[in-house]
This record gives sequence, structure tokens and C-alpha cells, in this order.
Amino acid sequence: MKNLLLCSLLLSAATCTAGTPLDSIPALEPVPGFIVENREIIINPVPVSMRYTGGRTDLSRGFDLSSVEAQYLDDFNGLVKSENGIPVSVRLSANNAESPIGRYTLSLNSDGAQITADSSDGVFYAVCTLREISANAQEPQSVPCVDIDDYPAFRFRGVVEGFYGTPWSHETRLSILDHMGRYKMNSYVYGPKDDPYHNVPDWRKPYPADEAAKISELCSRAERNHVNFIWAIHPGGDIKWNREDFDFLLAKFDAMYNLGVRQFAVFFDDIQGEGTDSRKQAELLNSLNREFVRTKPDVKHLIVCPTDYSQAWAGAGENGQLAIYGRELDKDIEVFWTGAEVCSDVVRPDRDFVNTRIQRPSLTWWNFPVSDYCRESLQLGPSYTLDPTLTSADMAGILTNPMEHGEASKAAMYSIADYAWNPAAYNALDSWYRSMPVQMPGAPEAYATIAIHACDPQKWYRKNESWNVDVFDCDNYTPKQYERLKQEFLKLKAAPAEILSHGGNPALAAELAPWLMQAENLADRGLLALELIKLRESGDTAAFRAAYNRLRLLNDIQQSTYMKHRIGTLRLQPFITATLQKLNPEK
Ligand code: 14T
Repeated sequence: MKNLLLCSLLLSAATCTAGTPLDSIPALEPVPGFIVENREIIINPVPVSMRYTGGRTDLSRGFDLSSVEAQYLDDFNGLVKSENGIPVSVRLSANNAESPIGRYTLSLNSDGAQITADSSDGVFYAVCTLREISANAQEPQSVPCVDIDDYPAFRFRGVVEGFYGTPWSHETRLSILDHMGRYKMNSYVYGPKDDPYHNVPDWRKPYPADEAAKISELCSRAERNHVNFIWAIHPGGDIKWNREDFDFLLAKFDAMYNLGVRQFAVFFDDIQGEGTDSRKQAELLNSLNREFVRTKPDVKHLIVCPTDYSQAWAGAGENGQLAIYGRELDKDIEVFWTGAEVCSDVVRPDRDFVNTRIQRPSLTWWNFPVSDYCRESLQLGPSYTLDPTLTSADMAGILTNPMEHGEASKAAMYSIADYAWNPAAYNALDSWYRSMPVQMPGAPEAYATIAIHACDPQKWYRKNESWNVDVFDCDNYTPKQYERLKQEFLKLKAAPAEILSHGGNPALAAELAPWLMQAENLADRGLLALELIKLRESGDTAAFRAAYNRLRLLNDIQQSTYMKHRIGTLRLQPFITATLQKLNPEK
């Protein structure tokens, strides 16, 4: 049933060029937050507490690590080391039971940089903060002295590679693990639906040697980044509830353990038939816990994605899957939850719904910026609709399910890292904007221009887009609106070349390329539409007719490629379509 739903949803392409009157553009919630101008220090995630203590210090002389214990030295990779640099000290302090693991303090002052932390994770995070201060300083010769006291809000902060479509490449995964570490994310769940050794048909088989070697390498890279590499299996499509299949699972876990995996997940999402049996699922998970997880002291909590992962179909009663999990599933097993729908806002009411049933704080699987249900679109917009008041009592954490375009998903990861660390200070718009130079160091404004028009998937999880312009009726507009829109189309026209020629991120440019071509075409059409409006007003009928025909032809010819790689669907293309319709001389 759900597979059928999936197919029909994936196939039903929403139309956007045909007949879209401007007044039918849906009113979507504005993106919350504001862009902060002229800041002195940028640190992502925003620290919980940061105090300027007066005076300034010079980071350009590097860091003297001679009194740092050897075990922490690797954490400082990327920072300039120098014997005459700023003296760094590291001290472990008592664990603070109030916050999830990873609390640290960092004092940067005329005596040097003093770090205290509750754990090696905390030390790593302190160094991440130091690296952020150093990387983002306007002038590294002079950064303000600060006292920072910082800790994560949630135990799980990270990514679940859980989408349908082409799984990420090995190179992409390595780069994403670095990106995650840099922004204090700590959990990466490996669960691409289209990896046959994760899913039906081959979940029972071990990985071939070359694939296995890659997984080992991912485990080491994750470890270096203080990220737990969590390997997931998706056996529910054809599992038999017998000892034989249980032994296959154990053997597979064992093989993955030998490759370096130290945390596991079992996914029962999007299945039908025998595999959906809640009691059998709980029994299997408890057995895996007893016979595998708990026998290995270095293996962390098991995680499950229930079949009832969304309130859209989760049974609400005593015999619903969630309530059965609540009664029968070992208390140390974490349970995924997407929310009211498959793709939904992260808010309190549906966390309450699930938590009261599963008897523990759920682990949010956030279906953003995943684009497997809208493959023609990119989801490059801000990560918003995340409740800033949620705490570790409401959820164990949040993992983002990204797009199959790994590089293009990094903007969202940057911001979800920000939210997951410090939700109370989360400023969605600013966090998004801050991520632009991180992704596209040579052309951050050009990337922001593309991204602002590549947000709305047109179905399911609608997102605001092109909020920086007003599109208008050609019979009713102000010169200011006209000029603003013209400037935006000009920026959009220039952005692709800037990204391709000096963006500084070829991997990201390659993912974006087909959309960049469409952005340029769209901008050309937009500029022509604006010209058309003026020509009509000028009364030069021949010139107007010629321009009209040209735009209509272009719009028709480019339609088929545009529909495959869509951009500007919420406001920009509807403006062009509406202008063509309204000014049609045949009418
Ligand atoms: F396990 C889940 F939490 C989950 O979200 N499962 C899938 C996921 O792999 C996919 O990437 C995501 C977004 O499309 O949604 C779930 O898959 C569905 C479920 C549906 F009901 C896709 C389409 C559906 F109609």
C-alpha cells in the first residue's frame, strides 16, 4: 500500500508552468529569523554562553601545543602549530550529568587558550570552536578575548543517509563525516534504501571485499570526527521470524563489527506483510540487544525505525505498534519518529504523542532536505520549522535525512547541527546565510541567489522560496517592485557562471550544474517578461508582438528541460507564465 503511495507520489509531477495565476501562489510561512550583520565572531553551532572579557588576542601566531597530552593532538589538525604560539592547556573536569556528554569551556585571553571538558568529545568540541574562531576571524591578528561555556542540547545530532535513489559515493561520505565533525554532529546512520546489502534482497549477505574496505574507512573517518558510525539494516521486506534469519542478522552484525562498526540500527519502515508484526519486531530487537549489543562493551545503544514512524498511520491505541514498543522494547533502545507526517515540522505535540506511547524520548528522523519524493527539485532553503523550546526530555536528538546530492545537503547539515546543539539560540535564516561561504567560498552570494530560488518542492513539505522579491501583476506594480525583480533576474543570470568559474567547490558545482543551466534560462525568460511589460506600455505594437512571440517560444521550448530540473517554481516562473497569459495579444 505504502509502496503504491510512494510510486504514485513520486510519479505525479506537479505542474508549474501551465496556468498559474499569481494569486494562487500558496501563502507559506515566512522563514523565521534575521540575518545578523557585522558580527565579530562566527561560531557554528552558536555556543550556549559566550562572554567577551575585554582585550584582544592574536591568533595569527598559531598555537603552542607543547603542554597538550598526545591523545588530543590530532584534534588540533588544521590549526597552525607554533612553538611561539598561543599556549593551549587542556584539562578534563567532572562529568556534568545535566547535559548530554560533550560539555566544555574555552577561555581565550592574554594567557592563551584554556580548555576544560567533561570527556574527549568535549575536548574535540572545544577545539572545533577554536577552529571556528580562527577560520572566521575578520583579521586573525586581533580577535576578542572570550569565555565560552558550551554543551549540546541533544544526545543525537546528525545525519541518516536513509533516502531512496543513488546512495552517496564513498568520497561524498568521507567529506560529509568531516563536515559533521566540524559542526559537532555526532551520529551518522548508514541506511541508503538502494544499497542491496542494507536492504532486501541481500541484507543476509556480507559485503563484497571492496565495499567492506570502504565501510572500514568510513568507520575510521567517523571516529576521527567524534561521529558514531551507525550501520543500519532493513530486513523487514522478507524477514521470517525464525532462528535462521535471526542468525543471519547476528552474523551480519558480527561482520560489520569486525569492519569497525560500533553502533547498529534496524529499520522496519516502508514494508508490508509479515515484517510489520510489532511483537516480533520488539522480540527480535531485544534478542539482538541481549545476544549482541550488551555482550560487547564498546557497542552503543541499538536504534530502531518502526513501521509506524509517523502519526499519519501509527496506531494510537493500546495495541498500536508504539504502545507495544513502550511495553515490550528494552528501555535502552532508541526509537525513530518523523512526526505528524512523513515530512513534518519538528514540534512538541507529535513528540508528546509518540513519547507517551514508546515510554522514552523519541529520536527525530527529520525528512528534510531529502528530495526523493521531488527529484526534479533541490532543497537548498533554510532549515526551519524546528521548535526552539524542545529539550532532551522531548527528543533524544535529531538526524536529517538529506538529498541524494550530498554536497548540496551540507547547507542543511550546517544548520541542523546548529539547531541540535543549541535550539534556543537557533536563527534559521542567519544559520542558512552563514553556511553559504562554507559551501561556496569563492561565490557565497551567487550560491545564496541560487539557493533562495531552490527551496519549494511543490508538494508534500512545501517551503517558502524567493521571499526576497515581490512578483506582480503586469497591470499593477510599482517602479520599485519592477526594479527589484529585474535586479534579481540579473543576479540569477550571473550566478551560474560565478559558481562554475570561481565558486571554489567543484563537487558542489557538479551537483548543481543541471539546475544552474535552468537558472540561467529562467533568468533570461524573466528579463524578457519584464521587457515585454515595458514594450506593451510603450505602444510599439510590432516590437511588443515580436518580443511576445520570442518569449512564448522560449518558454515552450525550454519547458521540458525545465520540468526535469526546476528552480524558481514558487514565484519566478509563475510570474513569467502569468505575464504571458495576461499579455497574450490573441486574447
Ligand atoms: F523511515 C522513515 F522514517 C522514513 O522516512 N522512511 C522513508 C525514507 O526512506 C524516505 O527518504 C522518506 C522521504 O521520502 O520517507 C520515507 O519514505 C516514504 C514513505 C511514504 F509513505 C516515501 C514515500 C511515501 F509515500
